Amino acid sequence: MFMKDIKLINGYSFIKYSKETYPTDEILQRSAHFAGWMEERRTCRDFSDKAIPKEVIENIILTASTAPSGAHKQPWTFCVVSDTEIKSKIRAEAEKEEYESYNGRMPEDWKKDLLPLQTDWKKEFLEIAPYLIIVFKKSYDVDATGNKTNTYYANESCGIACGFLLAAIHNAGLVALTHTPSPMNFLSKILNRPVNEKPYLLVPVGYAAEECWVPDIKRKKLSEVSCWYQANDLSSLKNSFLIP
Ligand code: IYR
Repeated sequence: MFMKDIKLINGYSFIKYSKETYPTDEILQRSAHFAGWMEERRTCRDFSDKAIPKEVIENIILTASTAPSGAHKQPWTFCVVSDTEIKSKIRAEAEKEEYESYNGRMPEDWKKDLLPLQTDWKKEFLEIAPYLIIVFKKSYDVDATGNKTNTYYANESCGIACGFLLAAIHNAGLVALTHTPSPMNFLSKILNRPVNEKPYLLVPVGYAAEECWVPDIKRKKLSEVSCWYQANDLSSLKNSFLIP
């Protein structure tokens, strides 16, 4: 029988892990290819209502749930809605909140920043997309005997899991929208979630509509999003008071 390579460290079980790696030129090629492929991901608001097998969504959620999390507590629940009645309820409640936001709650400079996206309070995609994945964050957990247990860095953990979720959706050939109706506590009620779970992100998932339009916006360049501190290179400090 195959025996796992196991070592006990202070009585805790560790298994041997070896990560497949590649020659440097292949690492270079793979990293560039992945960057280019992720660059093609777009947030979409025009969905097709074409059905998607449930197993696809299961795989996407399994991928998201591989995300690292504080003390490996995996402080998330992915609620999946395909029921048309529940989708309609969610749309109605989301639009109620969004209407208030766009007509008073959002400051003018926020609304101005959103003009290139041309969003408004109407959220028909909540009924068109075949699935809504609502990510809930667990600020604490409850064990089998009903006792409260801690989670750690639940915000960061859920953020990373959502990143994995979006990459998995892109990989499957589907599109998503990161939607945060605000406030979104109506989702806890509609989906009857326990008090230790708070809505974190609402992600409609589907095929892109045959005619799908996305804003003509560009991503920041590498030099705008990174700062390098390299051996024998003080150029990154040139704006510092240390070097006039
Ligand atoms: N939640 C609103 C407004 C909105 C806010 C941001 I920040 C966006 O990037 C996009 C929209 C809505 O969903 O319309």
